[in-house]
Amino acid sequence: KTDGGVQIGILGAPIQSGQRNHGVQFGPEAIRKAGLIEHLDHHVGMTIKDFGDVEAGYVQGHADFYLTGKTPLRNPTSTAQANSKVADTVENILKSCDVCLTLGGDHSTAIGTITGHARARENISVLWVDAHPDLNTPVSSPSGNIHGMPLHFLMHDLQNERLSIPEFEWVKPCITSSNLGYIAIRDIDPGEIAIMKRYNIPHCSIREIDRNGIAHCMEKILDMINPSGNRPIHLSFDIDSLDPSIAPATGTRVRGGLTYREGMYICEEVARTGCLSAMDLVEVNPELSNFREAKRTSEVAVEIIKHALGLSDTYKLERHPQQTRLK
Ligand code: Z70
Ligand code: MN
Ligand code: MN
Ligand code: MN
Repeated sequence: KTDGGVQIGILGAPIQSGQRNHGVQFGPEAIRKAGLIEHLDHHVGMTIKDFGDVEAGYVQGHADFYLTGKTPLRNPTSTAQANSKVADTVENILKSCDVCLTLGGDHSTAIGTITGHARARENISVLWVDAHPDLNTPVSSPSGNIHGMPLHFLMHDLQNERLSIPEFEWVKPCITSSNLGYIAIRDIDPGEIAIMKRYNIPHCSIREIDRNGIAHCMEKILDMINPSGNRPIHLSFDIDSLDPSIAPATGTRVRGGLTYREGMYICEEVARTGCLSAMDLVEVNPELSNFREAKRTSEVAVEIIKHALGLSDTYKLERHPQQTRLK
């Protein structure tokens, strides 16, 4: 670090093998084209370093991992190899940067980003903003898509639910149920509900936001995952947490999502902690809608990122001048 400012490292993770829709690998490109770097640059006290994209092509000649009588686990080799590179790169970026921002790609990317973050920083906590908890095991998964399973690889509590897949052996558990909090979930598979109840995983579903409001929910969830306010926060933001009317260009549109302001408020509150240390912005798929909708979705992704980094006007307006957050 050369000056007293905050260094933000940006990484593209064009991974698509964790799900079935073509096009999500163009997420990083679409978000960059929406002006990400230009929007983040030239802020006093903040330096941006773009690390480009990790190589995430399909691995030739691999086979799906078949489970007898079950949907096969799709593309384990490609997904594991790409994520291994993501993990190494995020770990490395966090040696020189205060915050590593990773652009997806599908949400399997979190296997790599959270692993890399946990290697680089101690005692991380994860805020998962998503319509889905992404907590399936290969056995509970209705789809076989690994983007619905990243957290089962990472949670200590679920290690006995893992299959022995050689390509994923490098993934070590690094979070527990008290290090993980969900917000905005509303499309939850039966196996995920069972796991969430069994391990008491902190959450504010969209219904709790309806009832208590986003301000109350953010206060509650941050207090649960970061009670003394000093843990490095990993914000994993799936664009499908937002209502499809706001962010239509994504693979799994689930009605009844976050409003624009609720999404931004979540990010402003994360910025206010001063603890943001890594962020994922995933599941933008510019090929699943018309050009205008894809552009709009990417622009919203840029806004989400700006708000999480403390660059929104509404956040600056109320901020005490001494607070040069992020840390
Ligand atoms: C479902 C599954 C999922 C995103 C879909 C869906 C998971 N629970 N995640 N779209 N972003 O297949 O496991
Ligand atoms: Mn997700
Ligand atoms: Mn999702
Ligand atoms: Mn579902």
